[in-house]
Amino acid sequence: MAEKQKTVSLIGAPTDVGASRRGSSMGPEALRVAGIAQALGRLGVPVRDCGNISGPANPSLPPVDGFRHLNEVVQWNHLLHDAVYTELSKGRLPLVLGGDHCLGIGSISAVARRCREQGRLLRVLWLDAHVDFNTAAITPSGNVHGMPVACLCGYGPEKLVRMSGHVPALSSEQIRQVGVRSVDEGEKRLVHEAGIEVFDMRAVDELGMRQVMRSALRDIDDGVHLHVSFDVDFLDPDIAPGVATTVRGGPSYREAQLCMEMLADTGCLSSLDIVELNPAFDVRNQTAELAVDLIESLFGKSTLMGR
Ligand code: EXY
Ligand code: MN
Ligand code: MN
Ligand code: MN
Repeated sequence: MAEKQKTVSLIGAPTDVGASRRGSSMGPEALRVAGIAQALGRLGVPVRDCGNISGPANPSLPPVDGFRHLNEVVQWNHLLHDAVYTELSKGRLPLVLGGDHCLGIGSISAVARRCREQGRLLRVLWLDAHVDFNTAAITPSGNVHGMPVACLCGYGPEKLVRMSGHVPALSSEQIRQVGVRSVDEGEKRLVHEAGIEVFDMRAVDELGMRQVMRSALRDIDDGVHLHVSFDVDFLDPDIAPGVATTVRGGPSYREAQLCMEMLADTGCLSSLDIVELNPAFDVRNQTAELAVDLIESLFGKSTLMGR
């Protein structure tokens, strides 16, 4: 359940400048068409749609010095940082409709800035098939959607790393990742060096989603600001084909529901990103509709016998 009835502010960020393929720029509209505002309204959650931020076009260029579209990525994230920070300052719950996962830099930098100002504990739950911990030196693609966690932890260009006003925006114990099943060689080394806690799909297989989430949420209780960064490629592609970087062997529908319900049970949800939805690879908007179904559970809808 989100913090007691905070107004949820939908912020659309229609860009794929950080992605490998075009299309996640259509994500915000796909989520609106899937009825995200109406679904939250049915749960009694006050919703205001702030519309979309507007940034530079995707120039579709090759990498330069290890980055594709670095300037455009910086601009989009600066705009998103400002929009998210504004909603937080007004006591609202920002819900970012992405857009590719480079947007996690601007979104979470704003959250980290606000939590630092308030002296509030921040925990980030990163749901993703990927660790998103690449840097210019080790990236196989130059795509910044593969780099946001590295940037937030201080590994990256100054213009991204310093966005929260403090370097690093996050210390490694503030972020935990669940659902990982595709990690590049260089990322493995760096993630271990940084000390990030990763619950990969092997852990989900061996321990079960319940135990994984109990571990990942072990110190999240009253007063903690919980930010969820939900990369839709976290889900198994059989149920969520509408993403650009599918990886087989993700959580099932029920495992994903349990994950969201346990996040809701904390009562600490204070900000959220939904990213990497790519309608160009979807079938009849089914992935956006699934995402909305899961978000209803994240905001407290009990799907079975409930509590
Ligand atoms: N690790 C690969 C890269 O850095 O290019 C793939 C990254 C995909 C990132 C998506 C958003 O999660
Ligand atoms: Mn600014
Ligand atoms: Mn991601
Ligand atoms: Mn991913």
